[in-house]
Amino acid sequence: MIRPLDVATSFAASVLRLGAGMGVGTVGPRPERPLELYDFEGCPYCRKVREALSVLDLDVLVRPCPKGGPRFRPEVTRRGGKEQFPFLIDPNGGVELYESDEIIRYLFATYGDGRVPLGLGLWLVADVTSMLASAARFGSGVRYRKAKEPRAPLELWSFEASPFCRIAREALCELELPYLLHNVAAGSPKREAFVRRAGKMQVPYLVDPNTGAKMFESADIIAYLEETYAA
Ligand SMILES: N[C@@H](CCC(=O)N[C@@H](CS)C(=O)NCC(=O)O)C(=O)O
Repeated sequence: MIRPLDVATSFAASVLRLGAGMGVGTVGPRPERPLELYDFEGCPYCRKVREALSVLDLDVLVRPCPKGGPRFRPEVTRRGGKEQFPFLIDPNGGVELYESDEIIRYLFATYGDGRVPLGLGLWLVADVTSMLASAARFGSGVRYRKAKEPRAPLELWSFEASPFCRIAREALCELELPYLLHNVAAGSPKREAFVRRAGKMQVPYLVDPNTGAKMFESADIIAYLEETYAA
């Protein structure tokens, strides 16, 4: 997709979800170990879960499962019994869940104040607007593109409602590159540490421990991922 259309449709996707995943809400206890999510960017149900993770300021190890992806899809079937996304693992409680609404209820009960925000709780409205958001992206972040496997997961600082972060996450997804997602939505207490580390408050910010690369700018991130991992 040409860059202006890419940015405009990603912006439209955030607007269609009324900015869900833009800011942090009331947070509760913090997990000791990061949660693990099998999802794909173009999946409307997965989006709702990622929005919840942004609102709850939770980091998560993302194992992308684009259609046709050879690596993580079989893992989901092995662990959970079926190829359905999202699939969340919480290693802290030994919890493994399918079904976006169940995952969202679990997350707010365990790591929030128990109350699911209206934008995520109104199931028909949330599902329909999330489907429209996926449609606005014309299939980005849905299908696997052949790629090399990184030795270690990459790291991305991001939040769900950011149009530029979405563009970077879609590339990671299509290339089936696992990454530790640091959610730093507005109001995140993690922002201060991030600025100390990265030098300024701007996302997406990618760190690749396999090569030592570190960068801002979604266009640069996409170009880097293509050059380094696309096969
Ligand atoms: N009710 C489920 C629906 C999940 C669902 O239909 N996910 C689709 C992707 S959007 C899926 O897993 N499709 C199988 C595939 O992609 O192979 C939920 O809310 O989590």
